[in-house]
Order: sequence, then C-alpha cells, then structure tokens
Amino acid sequence: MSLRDALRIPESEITDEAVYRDRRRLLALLAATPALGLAGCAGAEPPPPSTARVAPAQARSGFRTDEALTRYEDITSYNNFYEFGTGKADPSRAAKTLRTAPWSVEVAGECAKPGRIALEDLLRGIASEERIYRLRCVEGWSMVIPWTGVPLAAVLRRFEPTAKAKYVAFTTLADREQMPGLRFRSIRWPYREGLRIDEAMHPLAFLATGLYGKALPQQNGAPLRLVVPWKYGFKSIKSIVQIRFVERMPSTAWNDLQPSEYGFFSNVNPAVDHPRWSQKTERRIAGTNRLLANRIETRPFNGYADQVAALYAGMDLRKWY
Ligand SMILES: Nc1nc2c(c(=O)[nH]1)N[C@H]1C(S)=C(S)[C@@H](COP(=O)(O)O)O[C@H]1N2
Ligand SMILES: [Mo]
Repeated sequence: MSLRDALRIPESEITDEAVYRDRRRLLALLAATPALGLAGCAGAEPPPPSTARVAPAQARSGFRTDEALTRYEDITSYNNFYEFGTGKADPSRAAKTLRTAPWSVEVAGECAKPGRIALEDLLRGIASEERIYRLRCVEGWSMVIPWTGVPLAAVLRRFEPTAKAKYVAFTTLADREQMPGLRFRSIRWPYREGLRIDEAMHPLAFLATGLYGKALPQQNGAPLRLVVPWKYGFKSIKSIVQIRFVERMPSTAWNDLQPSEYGFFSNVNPAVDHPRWSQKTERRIAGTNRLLANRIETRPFNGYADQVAALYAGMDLRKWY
C-alpha cells in the first residue's frame, strides 16, 4: 500500500478492524516521512466572502428532512473522532473518559469582545432548536441525524466580530490524559477546522449540544460540536475549546495532512472525485441497521444547494474543493 493510502481508506467492504490496523501502520510511516510538498490551495488568492443572503423561509426549508433517520445506536457507535482512535468503534468505547463539564471556550482574534467564556454563558439566551441534517462523510457513508443546538451565527455575534474577521477557526480539546488517540500522530493535534465568515454566519451552520433530544454523547463531540451539513463530515469539528476570528484562511487538520485530498472548502460535490475514490454515491446508514445501508446518489452541497450555492457564485469548485 502506498503512502497516499495511509491517509484515508474509503468506506467499503473492509472491516473496521483491518482499516484500523492499516491506518496505524501506515500513519506511522507517514509520520516518519518529510512533507510531500503538495500544491493545495497555498499561495493562491482565496475568494472573498460572498454577500449572498438566503431568505429565511428558504433557509428553514433546510432545517428538516423527511428521510429516514439513522438509529441512535448507529449514530453513537459508528464514529470518526481520531482523538479516541481511528476505528469506527473506538470513540464509543474510549470517549467515556472525556470530562465535558465544566467546559469553557476561548474566543479570540478579530472581535470586540474576546475572552474565555463558560459554556452555559456562551449559550445563555439563545433558544435551543432541533435540526434534522444529513451528514456525509468524505469516506462515502452518510447519516440523517436529529440534532439539538443553536445557530452558529447567534453565538458568534455575541463576540462582535470586526470587519477584519474574514474567517473563523475552531480548535478541539487536545488532552493526552483524556484522549488516548493523541499518542498516534494520525493528524497534527489539536484537530482544527475553519469556515469563511459568510459560511459561518449562514443559517444552516449549527452548534450541536444534543441529539435525539438527549445530551450529546462524548463520541459525537460533547459538549459542543459544529455541524455544517453541506460540507464533508470532517468540517464538523467536535469538542470545541477555541474559536478564533481571523483575517487569513486558517490551517485545518485534514488540509494540513494532505492538501491534494482535502481542501479548505470541502463542500460535498459528486462532480469532484477524491483522488483515490469517487464521490458520486454514498452508503446511507438509516432505518433498520447499519449493515443494510442503501447506496444512493450524492447530491451537490449534500442536498442543500438551494440554501448555500449562492455563497460560491463565480467560484471554480474544482479548484476550491
Ligand atoms: N475533533 C474531531 N472532530 C471530528 C473528527 C475528529 O476525528 N476529531 N472527525 C470528523 C469526521 S471525519 C466526521 S465524518 C464527523 C463524524 O461525526 P459523528 O461521529 O458524530 O457522526 O466528525 C468530524 N469531527
Ligand atoms: Mo468523515
């Protein structure tokens, strides 16, 4: 298996166990190899934030779906949370050690009101909502998840971002004592993600605190986790401890590791294949059980094109993948 194969293995017939062993072996290899120097987006001028506004009724039409929900058992036992191991079953077993209270978030950068804020205060006064969103993993499986939480924009506005805030960067907790996966340099810790400011302020961008009406389980990113339903799952960063408003496109964990495979934008796009596999279809994990997943066609922006396509008007989505 080549070095490239070390990075991700597509969802397929391979068992979780085999994926786990291969990843561990090959990620060790990767860690021992100098940077590949792949081009990615570095150096190119990133597109400015759009001024597109989505009408409230249009936005709300993306808040629910009639599609069959994924079972609670599957949402909470088939996870990606590398801080707790690279196997799909690892987080549900290992994340119980994550202490989710007390929890605070540091807010920094280009805003009038930076500081460290307790989670209760971060959420205070913002009405909790339920949103049923599709989540499409870049590996080729998808789920339909009933989240509870708050609009990201409502939280971000609290801190009064300045005109220089062109992007928002998010960071996950990185605590070796609580997170056994940090021993492996599968990615460069802490896990980091980012959005352009207009994406972050979009009504669909959501901060989840629960699912199926219950508190968010650790393996799903408790106590506070981003959900960006029109982007590949890895953009939905878990267990957030820092939010930074920045002027330049921030570095993100997967883009850092392999820029030719994982771009900054990472909008779900069946027309742009991952270099090692097609993105045209997905295995929908819903209803009865995970082993009876349906193969369905992947939709542009994960089916949220009506709500978000305007954000990318005039952008070449092959270049800005
Ligand atoms: N901190 C952190 N956030 C993360 C990940 C991770 O490994 N670490 N994995 C991402 C990936 S690849 C996906 S598909 C989703 C999975 O979310 P779920 O396990 O709640 O379904 O979480 C994302 N957020
Ligand atoms: Mo993913």
